[in-house]
Amino acid sequence: MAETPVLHQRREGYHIITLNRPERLNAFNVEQHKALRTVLEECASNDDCRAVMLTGAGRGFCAGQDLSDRDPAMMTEAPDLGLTLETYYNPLVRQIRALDKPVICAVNGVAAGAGANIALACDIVLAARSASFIQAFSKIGLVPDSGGTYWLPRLIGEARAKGLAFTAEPLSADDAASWGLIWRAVDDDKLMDEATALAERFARGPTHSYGLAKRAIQAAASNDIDQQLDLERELQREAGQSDDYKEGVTAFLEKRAPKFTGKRRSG
Ligand code: T3D
Repeated sequence: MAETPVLHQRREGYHIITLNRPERLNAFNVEQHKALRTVLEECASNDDCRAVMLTGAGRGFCAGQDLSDRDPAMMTEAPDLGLTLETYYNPLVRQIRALDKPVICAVNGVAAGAGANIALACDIVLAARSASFIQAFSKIGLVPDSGGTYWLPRLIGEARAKGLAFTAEPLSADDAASWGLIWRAVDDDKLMDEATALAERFARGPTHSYGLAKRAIQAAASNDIDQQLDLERELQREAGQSDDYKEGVTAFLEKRAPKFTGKRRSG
């Protein structure tokens, strides 16, 4: 088994996080959860990290919960899976959604169970053409979790959400893209180049305004139009105070590329 359940590469302007239990298709155990949480905390608090890329080592992205830790033969009573969600999966999804910088998911292979839904929690999902998304839960008598019952009906509608949840059939990366579940499917050998190019681009972007846009788009799921317009007004007021706004308009007028700092405001 790999020694470090999560690899963390700090690159200029962005960080790459790699789930690293390839022998188990990067299925989550407690150590991997804890390591991922720590790394994401660093990404959140480090202003030099302006974008995050999440991917998996080996041929899979993530196969969800490590089921070898759930062997009924090793248990005297049924585990409290609600507690596991509350302790590990739900905080992880909330952490990704609250990160005020872009999180790219490079789905390098199969994403099953919670692994699929953690990918969908990310802001921009790129998937290798050979990858697939599987709501594997019904195969073991469970309910989609890690936000699956939230993203699926919103992104692809109730009919397809129920189809995926009940059948647990794999959805190809191409279909996921054409259904609107993910941003894009790319050739396998291009995945890391394309994900890295996006991360580099976001690392040079107006980070603070990305964070505000993320907040607004996520709030839209539960706001009505009036609430959303009010929110846009407040966030635009904030964005309009930023150095990046000033730089963006100046650069446009001077017919040059902007040099964004990503900061909320200097000084
Ligand atoms: O429990 C809680 O805390 C509640 C939260 C639940 C969240 C969840 O995610 S529940 C859903 C759990 N995940 C699954 O049910 C998926 C199980 N895996 C699969 O169905 C298949 O492995 C895949 C469809 C993902 C991939 O199939 P395939 O044929 O490409 O690979 P494979 O041969 O099945 O797997 C390769 C190895 O990874 C294999 O080990 P081996 O035989 O080479 O030693 C397999 O056992 C291991 N592996 C794959 N998924 C898991 C796993 N080991 C432990 N847990 C896994 N989830």
